[in-house]
Amino acid sequence: MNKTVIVSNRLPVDLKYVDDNLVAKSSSGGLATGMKSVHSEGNGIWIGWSGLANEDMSDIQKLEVDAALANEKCVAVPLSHTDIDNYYYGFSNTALWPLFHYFQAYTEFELSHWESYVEVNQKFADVVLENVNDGDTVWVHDYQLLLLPELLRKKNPTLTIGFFLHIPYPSYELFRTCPWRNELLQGMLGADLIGFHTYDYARHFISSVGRIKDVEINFNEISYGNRIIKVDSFPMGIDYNRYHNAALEHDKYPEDSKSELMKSIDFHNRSNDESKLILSIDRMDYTKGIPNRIKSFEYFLNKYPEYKGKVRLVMLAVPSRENVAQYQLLKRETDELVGRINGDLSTISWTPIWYFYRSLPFDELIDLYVSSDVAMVTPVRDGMNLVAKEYVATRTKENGVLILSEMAGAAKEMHEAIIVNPNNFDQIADSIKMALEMPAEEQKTRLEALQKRISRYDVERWAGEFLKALKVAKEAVPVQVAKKLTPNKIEEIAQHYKTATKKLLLLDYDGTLVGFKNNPSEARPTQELYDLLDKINSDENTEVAIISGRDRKTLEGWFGHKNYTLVTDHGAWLRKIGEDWAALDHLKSSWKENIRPVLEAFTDSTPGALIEEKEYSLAWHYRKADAEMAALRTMELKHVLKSLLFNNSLSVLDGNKVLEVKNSNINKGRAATGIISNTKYDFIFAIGDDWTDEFMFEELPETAYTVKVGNVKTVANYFIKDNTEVLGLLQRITTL
Ligand code: ADQ
Repeated sequence: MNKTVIVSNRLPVDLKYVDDNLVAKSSSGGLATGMKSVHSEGNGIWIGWSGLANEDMSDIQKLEVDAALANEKCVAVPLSHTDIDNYYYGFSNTALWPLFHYFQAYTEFELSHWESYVEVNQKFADVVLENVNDGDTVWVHDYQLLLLPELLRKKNPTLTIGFFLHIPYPSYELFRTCPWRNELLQGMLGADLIGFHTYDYARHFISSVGRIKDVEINFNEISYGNRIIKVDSFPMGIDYNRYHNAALEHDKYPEDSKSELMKSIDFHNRSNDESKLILSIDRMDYTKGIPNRIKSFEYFLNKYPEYKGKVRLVMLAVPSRENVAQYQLLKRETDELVGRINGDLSTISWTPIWYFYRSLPFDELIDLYVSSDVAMVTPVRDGMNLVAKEYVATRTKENGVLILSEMAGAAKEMHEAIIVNPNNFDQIADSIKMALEMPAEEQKTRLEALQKRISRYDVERWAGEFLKALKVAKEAVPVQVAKKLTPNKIEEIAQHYKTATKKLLLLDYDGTLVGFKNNPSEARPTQELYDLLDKINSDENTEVAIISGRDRKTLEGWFGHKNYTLVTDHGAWLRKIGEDWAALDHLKSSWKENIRPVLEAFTDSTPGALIEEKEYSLAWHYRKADAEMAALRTMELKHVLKSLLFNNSLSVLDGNKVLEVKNSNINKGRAATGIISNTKYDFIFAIGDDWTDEFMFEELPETAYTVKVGNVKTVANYFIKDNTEVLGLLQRITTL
């Protein structure tokens, strides 16, 4: 039976040596909870770093750690201190983390860090590959492992691979500054499904892919080689019941079993009838907006001094990444700010800010959530932010107000919170006042709506939805009917060519015999191409046919003096060897007068786009236009054209960076049939790159060799990588 393998930087197990005894404790973090059912199912495993560096363990301890992890269905990726310094603290946390959170000034691109990142991703890949079987599902988590999907796919294409990013995905303008942007995208594109917390992150990712990689994008699907990659948003939830039930339990605590923290909170509450607590909980991270929050609280106290002596900010910050310089600076800044404000404003009976720099056990976290009248969650940038959801889950009495930054992914789904800009102190001060004074009825209405949503879309549901979508994404991958042309097959075709008595080669032009140029008029045939085609055409009983979407005038200019068969305008005109041009259909082109102004309007509003007018068609080229703008404009243009395509007598061809409007009953398939109808060929070879060539592949007899340029969905029998291989292939087939 196939299994699901979870891969993340850290394992969901905390390992520690206490007096030389190994203690393993499973983590109760959000991800671990969400994955619980996935992880416990069948023979599922979790792969990641154990938290213990290689050098710090004896050989016996390593075995002991592996055995303890195996008990928890986990497998460790062995990492050294150097790996952790360069891959984790280095590239992951001084390049990717700040860059993806829009802290460009904190971003450091160090070659040695990048090299370590590549190496460690490979180490993860090695361990995963040792532990999977064909057909297994692998779910890779987060920014530390962006290269992993591709590394796995390369070695084992049978795997179903999902990737989820827990942090924001920045706009292209930021992402493009990374020297290894191409490699990072390449790595992620190894997945079948790429998930983000919000639609905006997904949109930014697709935009980066469209601008950096040469791929086809259709809404949230990326066609990459022979694969389709789905991109979607899956807002992560929390283990709602765990928080909600813990809060219900909290109310039943007898006085003597209360924590010191809870006793102090009770004391504060009793000190004044109007006393209120505002809660702030985060990892100590510059993305969380901690200094801004403190400053805006000070601003609030100064703007509304009537609250002095009554309202307290309880600020809990968990130590995080303490060996990264920016985190040390942030800690110092926070300490100083709290010190200064408490020094300025405290009275004998009141301290405005209670500040804890430590991690709290779960029960005390619940004490804080339950006791706070307001939660202030105001990160300057945050992928999702689970604290906001946890606070809501613990409000069992349906009172309490959440102030939430619009920069947190959570703001996209928690509309009933008071949404603020974390940089606007005045707005935050007013929001604090509004929260403190909010009528009970309104608090209840807002909380009910929030709780309803968060309890329904909890972390287990999140994991389930992702895996369901992953399965669908894998199944959506087109079945590759075309086979790669192997040297043996080429040899076989060449043998056939040598012995056949009547031979036809149908050759598409742009993207096949020549590469794409920014301007279509620049794609003239080279001398090398002429020489090769002449050589083939002079073989006994051999006919070269150029079958192109180009207009008659252009193709005549390039090949008129040659003794080849020419098909132009996607099949509207045919010139057989030694004969005159013949129209394959009686066609009208008066429709152009109506369509041309539409294309002109779109050209004017799309810098880089241009119109090519052919005898029987109008082509709108957008290869030189900005990729994202072109994607939008082509969508609009297709929509407009659809309404103008008079009773289906016209159709729009969606080619390679070109939209072409032409008469419906013209296509390369009909043209190819026209060529072969009166002659008995015993060798037919057809090659093309565009989907307009698909008509030709489809219409040819089964005995024909049909070859697609590019490994994409096709009805051709074979494919080759790209147009740089075409001339070599023709040379080999025709020279034995
Ligand atoms: P984080 O940046 O770690 O996660 P967040 O989503 O808020 O941020 O999760 C923090 C977790 O730590 C919460 O479960 C909270 O209860 C706990 N916690 C905070 N302070 C604590 C303390 N002092 N003691 C004990 N526990 C504490 C990253 C992204 C987020 C994204 C998550 C999940 O940065 O944007 O929401 O992953 O994808």
